[in-house]
Amino acid sequence: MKSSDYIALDEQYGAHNYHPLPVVISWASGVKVKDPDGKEYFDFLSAYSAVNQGHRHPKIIKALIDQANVCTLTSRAFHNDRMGYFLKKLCEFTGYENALPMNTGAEAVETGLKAARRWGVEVKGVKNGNQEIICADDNFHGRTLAAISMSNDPDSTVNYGPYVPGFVRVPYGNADAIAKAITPNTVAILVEPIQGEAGVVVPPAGYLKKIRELCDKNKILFIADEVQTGFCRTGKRFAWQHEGARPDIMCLGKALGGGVLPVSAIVADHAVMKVFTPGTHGSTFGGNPLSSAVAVAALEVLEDEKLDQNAEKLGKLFREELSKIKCAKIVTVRGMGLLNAVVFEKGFEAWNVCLALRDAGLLAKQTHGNIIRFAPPLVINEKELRDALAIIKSVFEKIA
Ligand code: IF1
Repeated sequence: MKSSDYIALDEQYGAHNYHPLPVVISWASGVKVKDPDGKEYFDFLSAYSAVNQGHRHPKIIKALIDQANVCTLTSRAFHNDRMGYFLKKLCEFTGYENALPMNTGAEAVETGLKAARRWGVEVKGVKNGNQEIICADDNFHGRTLAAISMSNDPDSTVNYGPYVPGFVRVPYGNADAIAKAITPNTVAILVEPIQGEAGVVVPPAGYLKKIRELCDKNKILFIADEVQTGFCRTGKRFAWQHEGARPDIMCLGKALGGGVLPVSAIVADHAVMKVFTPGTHGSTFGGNPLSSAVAVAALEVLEDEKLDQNAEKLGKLFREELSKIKCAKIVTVRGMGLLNAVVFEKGFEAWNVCLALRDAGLLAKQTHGNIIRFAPPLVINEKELRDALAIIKSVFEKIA
């Protein structure tokens, strides 16, 4: 079959809830992917940061296969002999006392919201039903009803009402706006440390620190959605570490599954996690032995290969070199570590640029029409990055 045949199958049998770049991937390894014709591409999306460890990392694939040969799924009705190691490893990696495993990022966010609402009643003393959670304009926290109820993106929210109440939205990057929105019923403030889908929006320095201070002063939980920014993507293990503003709850996903399986979790200290009691939250697949084995390997790879340091070092080089490219339509280059974006003029349609990048051998996707996100697997080396930059330069310099 040709690429166009695979695309036709998707079109005929799938729901049309995506508009993918016309390219079919049938093989992947490290920072490279191939289409059915054997054409090779740099993957500069990394499945939205789920493939930080690179495609099919041998250590992660070995963990997957070894565990698949022994035991894959038990549910939480019984204990299994893998989950405990996973939770211990995740707590050590993150520096938190407890972890609660789920599957997708949206579920991790739901879990964080539920923890905060319950903490609000049982620890803070808010009346059940009155809990308020402050979130930010242009956030992206997933596709569930609670997540889209926080969203102001018409694509995410279109005709999906009624929306979940209890959210108060304020401009991103403005701590004073948060301070004004706090009431006695505020139980949590939820933000992405860098807004991914919004176009890799880095908040002003000190923003997270101010949120931490507001939370301490007003007995409010700081929830960081690190689903996309976590696990070394921004040059630190977690993006909050750039400011030392430790959240009370971290929502984690994507790269926790090592690019292999959906694995997510929240981490928190006991003072918060204790609100969960038997029967009050859960998941059939969360903490399953296969995911647990994969996640341990995924964390070990991040650690062993010091991918935080690689992201920090190569991220700097990437932005430096991008900034040198001569293209009148580029307004700015921004990001942290290897989570970066090139912003073109308002109204510029970057779709055709992504097609040209594809033809030149590099896959990336635009967001909001005029922004292209560049986020290669963190295992990329300097030579590969320079080769990729040469492709990007050749395409950008042709933009009229
Ligand atoms: C899609 C976007 C990225 C996330 C943050 C939670 C979740 C996500 C900060 C939910 C997920 C994904 C969803 C995916 C595309 C991708 C995305 F463009 F849609 F916004 F990365 F920027 N918190 N982001 O970024 O995690 O439930 O999907 O595992 O196609 O919807 P999930």
